[in-house]
Amino acid sequence: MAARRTLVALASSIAVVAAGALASPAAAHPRSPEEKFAQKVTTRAVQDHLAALQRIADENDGNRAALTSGYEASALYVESVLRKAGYETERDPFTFDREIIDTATLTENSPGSAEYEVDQMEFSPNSPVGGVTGDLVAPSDPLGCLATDWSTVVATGKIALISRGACPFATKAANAEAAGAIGVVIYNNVPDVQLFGTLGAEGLTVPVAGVRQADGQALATALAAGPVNVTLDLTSHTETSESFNIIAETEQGRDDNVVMLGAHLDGVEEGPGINDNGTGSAAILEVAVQLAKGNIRHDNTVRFAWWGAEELGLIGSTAYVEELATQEGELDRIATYLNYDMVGSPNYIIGVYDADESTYPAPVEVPEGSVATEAVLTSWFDSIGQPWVDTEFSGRSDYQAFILNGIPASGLFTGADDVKTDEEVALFGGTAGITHDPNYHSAGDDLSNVNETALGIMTQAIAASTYSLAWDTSAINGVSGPGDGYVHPGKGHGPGKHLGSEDRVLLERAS
Ligand code: DPN
Ligand code: ZN
Repeated sequence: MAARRTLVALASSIAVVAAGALASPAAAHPRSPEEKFAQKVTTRAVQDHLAALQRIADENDGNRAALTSGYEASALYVESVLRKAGYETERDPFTFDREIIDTATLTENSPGSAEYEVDQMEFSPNSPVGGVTGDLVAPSDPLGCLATDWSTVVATGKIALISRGACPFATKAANAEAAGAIGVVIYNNVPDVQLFGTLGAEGLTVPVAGVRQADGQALATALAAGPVNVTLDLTSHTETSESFNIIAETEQGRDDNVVMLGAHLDGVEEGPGINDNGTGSAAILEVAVQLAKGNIRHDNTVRFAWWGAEELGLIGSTAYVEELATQEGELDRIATYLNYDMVGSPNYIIGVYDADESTYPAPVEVPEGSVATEAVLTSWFDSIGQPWVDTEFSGRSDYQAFILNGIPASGLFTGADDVKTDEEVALFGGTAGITHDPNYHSAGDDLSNVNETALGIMTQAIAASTYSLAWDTSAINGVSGPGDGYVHPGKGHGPGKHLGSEDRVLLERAS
């Protein structure tokens, strides 16, 4: 009986190894190993995770933003699903500074009494308590880029009103300050949007604000007719906050060749963040569950990350990569990083990060191995006859820190704030002339904002590519096979464990 069981086990493991050797999905064979694994990762299960995240948002002021109870509840959900699947999970903490706005007002005292919406420019000093009060003054050239624009104007004790354009905000503000202005208001040169500006660095002594074009023009018109007295009150302070990423990895697989998948778990404060990025979070969660289930064999470690504070500026993923960079050899262990941010957009495209720059020149240097990573995704789509398009390899999500540190990357994206084209409609249906996600970063990004077809296509691609890379990354970094069989000493081997320095020494000796 025992002997027989061993035989059966042996036979099935040989079958898995043989099947795993087929690195790319075979179109002729309807059930490639990747396809078989992908079929276990069902859209229904991913939607159940999304429903849980929606419930969490509903119970936590309608959002899951960093530093909120909704983020904490989202994290607890992900951790509990992972633990039930057998993973150890790690909270990877990071701290960061945020600017908190206390006051930002521009008030017209006379002749009118209007209030204008203002933004304190980054690096602007605060105003004194109660703000600065004075008459507005404009340079002879409304752009105020030259010191001589102030030579015929008395600015002492006044508040400068300057148009955006032609030179940096800091230049405009410095010229006004040198002319004696006690505050600076810069108005936009494009309609309908608030001016959020930065001075680039500290150095000025007067407060500097941005306003909308229409507001600036209205003030300029009033000023041309006679004195306009205003109060500019800007106060903000920085606060240090702490958040965390969640990291988990498979027990199986060689430690020196890690395939990493990531999705940001935080949303914006404006809404529940179900497409952005409940979808990526839920999809990799279900891949993790199914990979652990049945203890599916693979040669490489698969590591999963749910990033924190992406929406506040890619903060969690950046902190993680920078931390690994301080530990010798840690970054080298990562064969490739796959990013999944928004994979269920309602007016979707099936987009793959364009690492080979076949459509878009990348604004960043593309690490070697990224092209082969993209090819794993595109060859999956090609093998099942699914049309896809390139999306810019822009670094505008959590892969940025990875590519800046030379780690190959790619990922999937169904679109956000770009307008759908007729060509895209021909490929994927939907509506031309509106954005891929009209509810991007808004309260409407709820469960009903997710397109089930897009989510299903992307989930299958994520699952199939993960399976394929879990077996073989040789096209990316030349590494294949089970490795040297190194196992972490003692307990704690497997999911969630980062190597300590002792472990690393052993690893080096072993390889
Ligand atoms: N950075 C993404 C977010 O808002 O979370 C979405 C995004 C990525 C939007 C790339 C546009 C382009
Ligand atoms: Zn996002």
